[in-house]
Amino acid sequence: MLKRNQNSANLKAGYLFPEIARRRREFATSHPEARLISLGVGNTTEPLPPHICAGLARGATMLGAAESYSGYMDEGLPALRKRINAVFYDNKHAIDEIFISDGAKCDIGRLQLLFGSDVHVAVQDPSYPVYVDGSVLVGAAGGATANGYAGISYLPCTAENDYFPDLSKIESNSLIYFCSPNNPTGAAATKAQLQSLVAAALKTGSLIIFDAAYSEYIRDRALPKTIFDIEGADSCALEVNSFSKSAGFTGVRLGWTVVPKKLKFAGGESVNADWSRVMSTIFNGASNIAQSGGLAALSDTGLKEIKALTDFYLGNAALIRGALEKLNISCVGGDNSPYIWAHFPKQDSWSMFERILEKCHVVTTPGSGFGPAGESFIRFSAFGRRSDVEEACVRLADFKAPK
Ligand code: PL4
Repeated sequence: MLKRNQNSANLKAGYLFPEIARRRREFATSHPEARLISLGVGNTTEPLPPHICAGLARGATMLGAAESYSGYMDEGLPALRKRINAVFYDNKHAIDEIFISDGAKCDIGRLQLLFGSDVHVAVQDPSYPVYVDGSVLVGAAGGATANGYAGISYLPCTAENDYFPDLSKIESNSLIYFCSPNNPTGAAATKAQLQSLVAAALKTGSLIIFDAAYSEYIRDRALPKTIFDIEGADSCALEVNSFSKSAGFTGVRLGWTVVPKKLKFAGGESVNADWSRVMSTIFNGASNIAQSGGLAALSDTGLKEIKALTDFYLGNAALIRGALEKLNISCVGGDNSPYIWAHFPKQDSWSMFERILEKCHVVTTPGSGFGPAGESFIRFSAFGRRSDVEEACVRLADFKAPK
């Protein structure tokens, strides 16, 4: 018999989202009369807009004709890489710095292979659980402690620091995960804040994995949508992004990662070259149908459709935040992000999750699932059909949070 990988054994409990799904199923079984509404997992609900959908269909049709058939496309469609460079980065990158993938989460998992187990990790607390759990899986997190893992610096993001962490807590040579607009707090970092993040990374010899999965939700024009708007970032940061939350590709699967050639390991070796090696070794390219859809999504018409889709979800966010604020629940987020971060002082997150489920039949996400600083918060996702969101708001109006 083979021995279990100790890194898997080191993972605490189950992954957050399947655990929520499990509790939801359990509740539905014991309350068959309840019509549950999900404001929990950040999963898109709206149909694909026509131009983007036609791009996907075109990709499938092309596969059916000898002259347009394509097989493996390891590095990604050159036209898509060029368009990503133009739309998101003002053409400032070389094309071989942009790698097309099957989504941001998959790239985050693979990126961890670049740094192995001998790296110190720093995360915003709270943050998307994949950063911590993925670090545990590659053996970079150290042993479990009461509140997390010994090898990880948790950088609290709270109301007191306006949801931007104290960067002086970053240790030398850290791998820093930073997500803006943030999941779950909804906080979008200002240009000055990202400048201080880049300065801190350069000073400590750290590398930033910048997760920009929600950048298309930024409406305040003063807020940067990419870390590469910040001078010096190409020497200390790489960026992952995705079509999931902008174009509704959560199930289609398409994303990208930008790895600047200026980015080096301590010995001067190229991070870009290693990433290319990792990708060509354990990834066989994104679906060519998805890439055809991605190209349509980044056309002028597609970008208008993305704006309309993200506006729609931000409209949901405004309704949810309004309903919570009517109850005097203190909230942030929802303005430049699809998540609302609601505070229930002195309450335990999982108890609040259960209470909202029981009283309102609304599924949410407990803040503590995103890190210790998320305790006593609940994340409300704005991904939902409008009628469901409206109904959830009506139900929440009668909700009484315990004092
Ligand atoms: C549930 C900060 C959602 N099963 O779709 P991808 O892989 O391009 O992007 C995933 C992703 C990347 N980065 C951030 C994210 O928040 C997400 C998606 N997060 C959520 O509710 O927090 C979906 C979670 C999914 C999962 O585990 O990712």
